[in-house]
Amino acid sequence: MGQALRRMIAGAVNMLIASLLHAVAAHAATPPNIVWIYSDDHAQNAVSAYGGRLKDVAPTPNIDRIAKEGMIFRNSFVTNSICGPCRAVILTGLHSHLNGFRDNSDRFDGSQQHFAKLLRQSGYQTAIYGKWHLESEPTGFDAWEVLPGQGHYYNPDFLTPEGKKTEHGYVTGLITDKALNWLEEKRDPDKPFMIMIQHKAPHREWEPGPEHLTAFDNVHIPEPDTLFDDYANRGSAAKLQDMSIDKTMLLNSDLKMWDKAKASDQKTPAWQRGYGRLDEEQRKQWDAAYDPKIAAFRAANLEGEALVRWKYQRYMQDYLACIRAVDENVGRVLDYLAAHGLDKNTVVFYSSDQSFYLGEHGWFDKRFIYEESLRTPLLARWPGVIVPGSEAQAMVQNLDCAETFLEIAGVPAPENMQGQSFVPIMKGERPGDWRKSLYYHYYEGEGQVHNVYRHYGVRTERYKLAHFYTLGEWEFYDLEKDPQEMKNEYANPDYSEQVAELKVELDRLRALYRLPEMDAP
Ligand code: SGN
Ligand code: CA
Repeated sequence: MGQALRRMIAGAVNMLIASLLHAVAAHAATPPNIVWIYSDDHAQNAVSAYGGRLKDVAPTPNIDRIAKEGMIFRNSFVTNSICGPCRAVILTGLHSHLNGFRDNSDRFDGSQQHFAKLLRQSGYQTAIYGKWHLESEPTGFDAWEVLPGQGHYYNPDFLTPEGKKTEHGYVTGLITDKALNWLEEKRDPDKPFMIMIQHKAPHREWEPGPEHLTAFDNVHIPEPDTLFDDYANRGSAAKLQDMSIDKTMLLNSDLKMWDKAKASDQKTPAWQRGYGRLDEEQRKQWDAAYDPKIAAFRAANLEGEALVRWKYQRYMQDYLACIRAVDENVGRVLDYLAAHGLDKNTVVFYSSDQSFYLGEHGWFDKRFIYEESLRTPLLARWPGVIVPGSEAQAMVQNLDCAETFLEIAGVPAPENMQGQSFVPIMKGERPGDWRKSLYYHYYEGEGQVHNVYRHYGVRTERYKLAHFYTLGEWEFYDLEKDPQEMKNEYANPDYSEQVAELKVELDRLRALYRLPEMDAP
């Protein structure tokens, strides 16, 4: 072989090796993608991986896959159990009083710092599809299409950088279509991405998609022990709320027992955002599912406890049917990632803005510091980092998400963020300084929808202290002895020491999180 040829071959081999090494290094250095799937009002008790009372009647196999292949957070909580505020906390890593979004009537100041902006600045492509609920236009995203306000289930409107448009179909599938379309066609495959896929479902008024309208018709949904709670041994707030299945839940819009010929029914906003949006074909399917139920309901003439029981079943059938579509669409995303070789280097999360009452204490909705609405589902899959099938017991909060996403991406978190990255927890390590208590503050308050009085409080692994400051009342629960929070022990001398300790802890947290004096009683 001539020298020139040998040199050429050696040169080519060297180049090949160099480019292979480069490819390996580039691969190792590619920060993981992040897929955040977030639903609205999905109770922890309605995710079968959590093992609650609905696990057999309403399994969520696709969401459970994330737990099986990743981690389930057994103790995952929110800071302020209501939609917009939770979303603002996720973005900013700040409590409501600092990110400026305390209740659903606020408008998010999109000029402030948040994690999506920071990821974008460091080379991530960022996208959000679905429920937004922060009033102002999204900032920090390369691509976005969001529902206006609460959005619609059928034939929903979307706000986009080019203006408003209406899509034909069912919202959960449409949001997923948009997300998958972005992954497939619009992103730059050479850059890491972070996408937020945020469902409207299963929010009130629980309108199931066309394929699931009758999915739970023949299923008896187990009742909670506290469906007929009389709120004895509790504070005033539990008695003053307006979120009970008995008194608050509406037969026509919530439970779909419309009197379709009645002008007063047709005039309601609920008709206009719900049944009134269906096209002819959709209306046929809807009527075929609900007309027999309406007839049976009228014939039965139910009252009292029997009526509450019927309302509970009816409500839960629709709620769970909405979740079925969410679960199937989580499956579509997981399948897409696997089919495109994206599953290995992508961290997938499933969560909900907050949890929800499924008849516990006779309620639907959320807002209270009590367990069913303080908790929220959180599951994560991160191949090669999270040991499949693992469980986290450490108390995490939605406040921690921004810093967690930033750490995953290798981007430093701003000093002022108030959470703690739970990346170490995902790795199976609990840092020595991990939180032993958490702060909660609900602002939307009395006189607003559902009339839940303002309160703040602290929860430790065992106890909970809440201050309903506009009522001037305190509540204290021993979660180990009384997990359903049926007995306020605030005045019980046996607990005076623990109450005093929690008051000190509450003061410490209020100072740590820089709560202004004006929020104090
Ligand atoms: C609407 C609902 C309430 C719900 C709030 C907030 N009523 O007001 O039941 O609590 O939204 O929900 S409805 O008649 O419009 O359904 S949140 O999830 O957006 O915070
Ligand atoms: Ca919500």
